[in-house]
Order: sequence, then C-alpha cells, then structure tokens
Amino acid sequence: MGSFDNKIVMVTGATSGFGEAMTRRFVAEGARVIATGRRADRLDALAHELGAAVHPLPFDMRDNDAMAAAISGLPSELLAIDILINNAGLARGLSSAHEADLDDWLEMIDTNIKGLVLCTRAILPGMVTRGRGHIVNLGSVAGAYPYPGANVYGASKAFVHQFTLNLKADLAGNNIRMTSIEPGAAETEFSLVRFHGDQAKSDATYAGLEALQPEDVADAVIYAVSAPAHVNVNRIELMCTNQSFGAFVFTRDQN
Ligand code: NDP
Ligand code: 8X3
Repeated sequence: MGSFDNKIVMVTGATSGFGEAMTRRFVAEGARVIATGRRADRLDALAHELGAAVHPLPFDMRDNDAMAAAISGLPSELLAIDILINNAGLARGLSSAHEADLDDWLEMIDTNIKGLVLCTRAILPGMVTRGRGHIVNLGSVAGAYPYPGANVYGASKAFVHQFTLNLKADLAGNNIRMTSIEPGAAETEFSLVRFHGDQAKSDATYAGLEALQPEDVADAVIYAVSAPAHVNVNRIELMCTNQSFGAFVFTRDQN
C-alpha cells in the first residue's frame, strides 16, 4: 500500500527530468499517472517499464485542440484527476534581450505560460465540481531573481508563481490546493534544450556543481501533496548548496 493508492495524478512533461522522476515516484506510492509530453516513444517506454499505472498521453502543450482531444479521450476511470502537476516547460537561449531569437521567446511563452494555463483550465473545473484537487506548478528561482539572459524565461516563471497564488485566491472555499515549486539549477535535459542541443554547453552548466537532481524536486512535490488536507504548501524554493545569488551591478560614470 502506498500513500497515493487510487489517486489519479496527471504529470505534464513526463518524458524526462522532473516529470519522469515524479512519475516514477507517484507510481511507487500507488498512484495512477497520466503521463504527457510530445515524445510518445519515451512515454510508451515508461509505461512498459512501470506497468498499467502509467497512462501515456502524448500531446504538444502549445496546441489547445490537441490537448483538449487528448484529455477528452481519457478513459472514464482516469477522468477524476486528483493532482495536476504542471511541469512541462523549457528555456530557450541565454542571449540578451536585444539579441535574443524571437522564436525562442514565443516558444517559452507558448509552453510555459499558454500551455500551463490551457492545461489548468481543462482540468480545474472537474476538481471544483468534485470538491477536491491539488495543482502543483513548476516555477523557478528564475521567476524570483533576475540574471542576465533569463529575460523571457524568468518572466514566464514569475507568471507561474503569481498564477499559482491568484488561483488560490479564486478557489478559496473550494477545497483545491495550489502549490508553486521553484527550484534552482537542476541536472536534467533543461540545459540541452536551452542551448538547442549543444551537449558541451549543457555539460559545462552542471560541471562541478552538484546541481539538484530530478529526485530532489520530486521529493519537494511529494512533500507538498502529502501535507495534511488542511495544509496548503503555497511555495517551495530550493537550490543546490553550490548555487547562490549575484551582487547588484553598478555601471559607473567612465569620465
Ligand atoms: P526537461 O527538459 O528534462 O523536461 C522538460 C519536459 O517538458 C519534457 O518532458 C518535455 O517533453 C516537456 N515539454 C517541453 N515542451 C513541451 C511541449 N511543447 N509540449 C509538451 N511537453 C513539453 O527539463 P526539466 O525536467 O528540468 O524541467 C521541467 C520543468 O521544471 C520546466 O517547466 C522547467 O522550466 C522547470 N525548471 C527546471 C529547472 C532546471 O534547472 N532543470 C529549474 C527550475 C525549474 P517533450 O520534449 O517530450 O515534449
Ligand atoms: C532553471 C533554473 O537557475 O537555471 O529554471 O534559471 S536556473
């Protein structure tokens, strides 16, 4: 018997990183997991490895019609989702705002903001009707602390932070819990994606850092969703011990 027996959890972005780790963890705890992402082969491999507790549901978060069709096609026994983990997301590029690729910016907005909002709006009404539910959103320290090149990525995660709190305000009295998980640098495919497949740049990001691991973030999620029913964990921020804050920059008169 696990702590999540008979619970239905939807994890977006389950094909790698945090989402895959959370899927493994929830299944180990007895939940049934609807696992989403674009790479259907990875979802199928996960289902093959973990068994019938995983229901692969491939779709692109940016495509409202594809998302709606996938969710409405869920088998009836998986429709009453108890926990939604809005994890799918990405950073693209690390250039200064005046040099950044506009397509990178739009992809982050479409995935991290629009996709997360669409998925929330698709699942939330059912939770309200059932009078129970928990939505966990993946924010980032980049949503709280600025750093050069984080421009749209950081702003998209600030949106996630505030959206989480604003939903909590909207949902007062509905027995829906809202949590924002806000990690620092974690070793996943995140940097490989940020640097458009440049493995050397990705490796350099994590070299010698002892970065957070996907399981560390899954632990934080499990903590939040395991809290007693009367406790809402609003926000968890975590960093690896070797990550810290930068100083303010002053540009001085050169004359
Ligand atoms: P990964 O790149 O390892 O995983 C990202 C997941 O998001 C993949 O499963 C990917 O699936 C999915 N995804 C991306 N775009 C889409 C899309 N258009 N449609 C459907 N699924 C999509 O990164 P992480 O596990 O690190 O990241 C997970 C979340 O955590 C993200 O929101 C990220 O911003 C956030 N985060 C990451 C940190 C880090 O340092 N790693 C720190 C703080 C927050 P697929 O490609 O198969 O579609
Ligand atoms: C990713 C964490 O510190 O690379 O959200 O911006 S960081």
